[in-house]
Amino acid sequence: MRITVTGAAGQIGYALLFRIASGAMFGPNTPVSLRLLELPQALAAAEGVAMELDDCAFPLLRSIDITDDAAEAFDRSNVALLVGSRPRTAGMERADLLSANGAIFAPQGRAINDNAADDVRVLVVGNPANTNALIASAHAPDVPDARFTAMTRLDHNRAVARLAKATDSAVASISHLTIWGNHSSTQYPDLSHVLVDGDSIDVDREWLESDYIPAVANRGAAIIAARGSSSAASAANAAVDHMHDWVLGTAQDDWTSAAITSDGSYGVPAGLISSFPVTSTGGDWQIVEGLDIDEFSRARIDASVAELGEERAAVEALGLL
Ligand code: NAX
Repeated sequence: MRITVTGAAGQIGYALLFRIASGAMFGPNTPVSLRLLELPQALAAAEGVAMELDDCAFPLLRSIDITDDAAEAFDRSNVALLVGSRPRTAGMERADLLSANGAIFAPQGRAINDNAADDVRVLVVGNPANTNALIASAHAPDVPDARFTAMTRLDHNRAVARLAKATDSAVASISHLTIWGNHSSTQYPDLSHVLVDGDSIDVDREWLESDYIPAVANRGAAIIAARGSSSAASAANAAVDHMHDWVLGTAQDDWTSAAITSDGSYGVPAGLISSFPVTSTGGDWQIVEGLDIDEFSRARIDASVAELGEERAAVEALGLL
């Protein structure tokens, strides 16, 4: 597997590369070659990370290449993990944020289109992740839209862990939870179909609205407040989970959450990259169809999807699609 990681010298890169090289992403029988893409000023730091990777003597790690050239970084890539981005800083307007990211994700989409392997699978982690994925996909016309995804698995894992605590049950007992919409504070963690040890649960509406949903949606901010920097190891872990399940398949009798290109399911406008309940078989994500959506869920899904629509309109207006 040739795996390209952008922003490789950053916090998430530092947590992610060692997990990939150890075999956590694709299992103990799949050798990996890593390509690290960084900005010129971070190449020396990326070299340092590569030295540490060498020093782990991972049996599965075949090679490490470091470059600031996107064409080289995505050359014959089977997996592209787009982590490096321009996050929002204080006082930044949305248009500035979207255009700064367009300047990163449009050329990276083109480089993937022109250089990656035919089976390339792309996961965008860098925020605003859903819309960055949309921009990259729009600049890769030869790569099917279904190969461009954005990460809501961290939100999913946070939602599972919090529900496990709230119900005093094991994480492994929780199934059928969904994150809908955007990887932002409008995301909707949906417990309507959740099973705990195979049984449905009664969810207190007051607790759901005033505690659970805001806690999941604002968990990233809580981590920053506590740690002084944003989620890194848990974000890397979620990227490992997303790619593992995409390539090797999701668990039997459960689903997970991933932001994938909408086919119009559940009233999400076609073409938006939105989080859905998904399974993966044969290396492709499928949206879980036919779930009942009650009025409460409908309003929450619609609000997050509306935000995605606004982001798409804004990047269209900037000429980025
Ligand atoms: P860092 O600032 O530690 O690292 C980012 C790295 O990207 C830097 O080394 C920088 O040099 C590099 N970079 C910037 N532009 C680049 C480009 N054009 N090509 C290659 N490399 C480039 O950030 P980190 O904490 O690692 O977070 C990375 C991104 O993940 C941020 O956008 C962050 O908002 C996002 N996150 C997304 C999450 C998700 O669930 N989807 C959760 C965690 C995280 O907040």
